[in-house]
Amino acid sequence: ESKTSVARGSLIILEGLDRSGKSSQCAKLVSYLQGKGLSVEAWRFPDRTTVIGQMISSYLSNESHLDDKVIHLLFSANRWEKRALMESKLTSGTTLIVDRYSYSGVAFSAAKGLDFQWCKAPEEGLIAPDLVLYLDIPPEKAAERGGYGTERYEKLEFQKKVAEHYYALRDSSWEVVDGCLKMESVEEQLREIAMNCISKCQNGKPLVNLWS
Ligand code: 2DT
Ligand code: MG
Repeated sequence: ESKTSVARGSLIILEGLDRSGKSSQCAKLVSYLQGKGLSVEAWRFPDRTTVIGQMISSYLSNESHLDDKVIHLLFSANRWEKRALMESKLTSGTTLIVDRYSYSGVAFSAAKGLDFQWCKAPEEGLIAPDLVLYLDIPPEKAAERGGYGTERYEKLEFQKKVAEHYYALRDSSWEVVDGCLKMESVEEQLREIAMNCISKCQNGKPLVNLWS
């Protein structure tokens, strides 16, 4: 007897500078899609709940110091330790809405001066997103929004460099949304783009790996 095949879920990533609105928009998008009766989960990277994630968290809050390449590889390892679970969720029909992914990995490390191609290499073989929703906001605007926290990287000059590297990573899976628009209008656009992506995946768009 043949197995019943399930339409696969979509891997949808939200990217953008700190204070671009990613986390709030992720939450809104997840509840909207769940309200439509879809199987959807909210994920985020770094996933601070794992042992590697705890090392990352302590680095970000300046409780520890690590070589730039070491922390880069830990961020990547933090995605690799979730790859198998990610794949099984997707193939069993669950859509994942993910706050940051490999694009943050490359953009933030390259902004420190690490070689761009070197930064991309450890991401090869992770699952490629079906859609990257980039919330586009000028770094100066982001800085005005209630300010940054106290974590590493939350500084205007650094965020400007991050923005440049993000732009260099854009590909056909990206949809750039104006993050300066009203929250409701951003939300509306993300809903429509995401629904579109989900139906393409349900209709047989294959899962592929980064960076292809
Ligand atoms: P949050 O503020 O979203 O928790 O992110 N970062 C993130 C990297 O440098 N490399 C990565 O691979 C990822 C996923 C971006 C914490 C900070 O970690 C940075 C901001
Ligand atoms: Mg942050």
